[in-house]
Amino acid sequence: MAQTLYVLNGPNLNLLGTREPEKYGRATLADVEKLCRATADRFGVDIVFRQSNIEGELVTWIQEAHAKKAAGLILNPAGYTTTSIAILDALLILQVPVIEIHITNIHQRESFRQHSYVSKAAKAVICGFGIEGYALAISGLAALIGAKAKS
Ligand code: CA2
Repeated sequence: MAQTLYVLNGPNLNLLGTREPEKYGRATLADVEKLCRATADRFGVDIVFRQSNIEGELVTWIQEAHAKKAAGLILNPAGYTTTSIAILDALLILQVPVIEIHITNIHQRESFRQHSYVSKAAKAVICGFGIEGYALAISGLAALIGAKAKS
């Protein structure tokens, strides 16, 4: 059976592509999902792709990833990056690699965006590549879990 990766997106990312295109680009979250599915297909892995504006829902989905034996998890925690000990605690339960992703380079932005609780639980952090970072995160996770690209 194919391995499954969870790709979770935090608050306001449902609005991607509708404002601040100079920072976030013009792609929508539906475009990001398409990119993730196309990349996952190349490696023969399945993905669960979701977004929530609710912290507890993200916690529940991280617990679900654990219960369903996901092979890895990619999280753009968005505004919860700098505040959520609850999300950190849920991630620390996982025994599979977690990749933290940000569309923008958070280190080039306001100082309040630069501390991440999520990083404490992340195997790797990708930021500043725009939505292409999601494809990089899936390729990187695929390498970590031994999923090979289809020829
Ligand atoms: O760069 C990222 O991916 C962020 O995680 C995005 C968050 C921000 O709070 C983080 O500091 C960095 C903001 C998500 C808001 O998403 C929208 C983007 C464009 C249009 C509407 C919402």
